[in-house]
Amino acid sequence: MALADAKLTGRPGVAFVSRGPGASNAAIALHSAQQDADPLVLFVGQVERKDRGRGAFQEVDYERAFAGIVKLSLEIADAARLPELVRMAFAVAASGTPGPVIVALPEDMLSDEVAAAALGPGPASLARPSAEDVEAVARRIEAAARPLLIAGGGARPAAARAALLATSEAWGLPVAVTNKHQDVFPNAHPHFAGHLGYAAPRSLMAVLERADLVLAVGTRLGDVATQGYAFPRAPLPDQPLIHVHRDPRQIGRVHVPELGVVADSGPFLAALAARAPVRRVDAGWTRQAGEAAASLRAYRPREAADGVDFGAIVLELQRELPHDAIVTLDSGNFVSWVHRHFAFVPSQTMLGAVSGAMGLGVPAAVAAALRHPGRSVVAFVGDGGALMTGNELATAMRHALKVAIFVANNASYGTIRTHQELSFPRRVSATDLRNPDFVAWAKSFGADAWRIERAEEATEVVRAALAAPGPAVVEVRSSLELVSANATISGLRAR
Ligand SMILES: Cc1ncc(C[n+]2csc(CCOP(=O)(O)OP(=O)(O)O)c2C)c(N)n1
Repeated sequence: MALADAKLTGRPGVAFVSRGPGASNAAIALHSAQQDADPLVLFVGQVERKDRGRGAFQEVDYERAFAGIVKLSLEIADAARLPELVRMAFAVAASGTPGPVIVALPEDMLSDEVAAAALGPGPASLARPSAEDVEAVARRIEAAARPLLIAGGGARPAAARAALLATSEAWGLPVAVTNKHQDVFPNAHPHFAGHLGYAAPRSLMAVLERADLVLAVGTRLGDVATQGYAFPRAPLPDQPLIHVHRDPRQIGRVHVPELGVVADSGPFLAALAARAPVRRVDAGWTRQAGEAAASLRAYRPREAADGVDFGAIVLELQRELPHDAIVTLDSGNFVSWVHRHFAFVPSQTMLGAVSGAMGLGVPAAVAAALRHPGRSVVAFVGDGGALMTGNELATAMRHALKVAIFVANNASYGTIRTHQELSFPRRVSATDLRNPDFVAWAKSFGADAWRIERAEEATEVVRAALAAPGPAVVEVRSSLELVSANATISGLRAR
């Protein structure tokens, strides 16, 4: 929830957990904050100062345990330094590449009395590009035959989304978006060049790889977005790369750029949009890139004997959801339909873990409904993910939150099953799930609940769930044969 709140606000998410087990439980969120570049401050209990190092009850040396994950781990041994160190934690979490910070609070320190007053947060500052930087970028775009803009999480703030669209329209630039940032650019726009998620389809990559200039803005160009560091290739890209990032440490770290610009995405894109192009991007190239992405959006419902094509439910929601909806995603194959067939507009928000961690979907929906009570909040979660953190439905009940949770129940860890079918075809094991009755499960919390067993039921049930006054759960008996938007089990076996 704290991670989702950071994604929603751009400000540090805050969570308090108890010592060892609480911190271990928060580990996935810490790791996701690092992988997703989201600011997160985790306050953790610690044993009494006199017992430190004895291996006391639930004692963990957080600095060592989370050394490779967090940006900073503090232990506040002196209560008089609380204001200074808490302020430092927030500043470090939000600066440069945002990420996780741990603040450990020894139990006995918490009852010390001190006169120190809290320090407020410092002013937020944005890195602005110089006029020379913008001119240099503009000239390179003008000189290129097939430039492509790749936008990442840096484009999430509303002003940056607006500037991204303005840049694309002013220049005629095609825009692809990195993993889980599908909402930063209108997906039905003719300039939309696709979502660079897990294994983006070859038909899309074949076109994008023809780019002769890549302008990467607000992204670290990570493993998933670059399709395994292949596009742009690391360390030396096949085409010139301009890398724009607020954190100078990210520029040139993995990829060798031809030009690096230290700037926040919003100010950079606003400046680029305002620089009138001497020559707009070739419309034929932008159309080609846009058509490669658009052809993936077309949805052809498939029939299967063992359940519903989850794509039918995703499309139904796309039709029904308002322009300010918040869609949260757990991780699993079911998201493939959202990425391929749901056309986001930038006034909508998509929240998902770049890290690929399961467990975000339902908590993120709770966080979103708390932060934006007036907006429609929908969660997509697999049966696997629902059994990991779906019990946060209890929190949704406690706060009477209007969230609609769609459980894609294919009775399998479908993603893992896909890999088994591909790599170990006759050795499928341990991926079948024996699930509860999700409708009875949801009702036991006090939520409204429905089950969809045939695609024809989708319209009515989706409308009812979205109209429910409080938490609503829809179990979709989804087909395992139709294991993702891009594959079938029998197709994988026939390879
Ligand atoms: C916390 C966590 N544990 C394990 C994994 C590995 N993993 C990725 S997807 C997946 C299965 C997802 O199953 P489900 O939620 O049922 O969705 P499906 O793939 O069937 O659509 C697993 C185990 C992970 N990403 N995160």
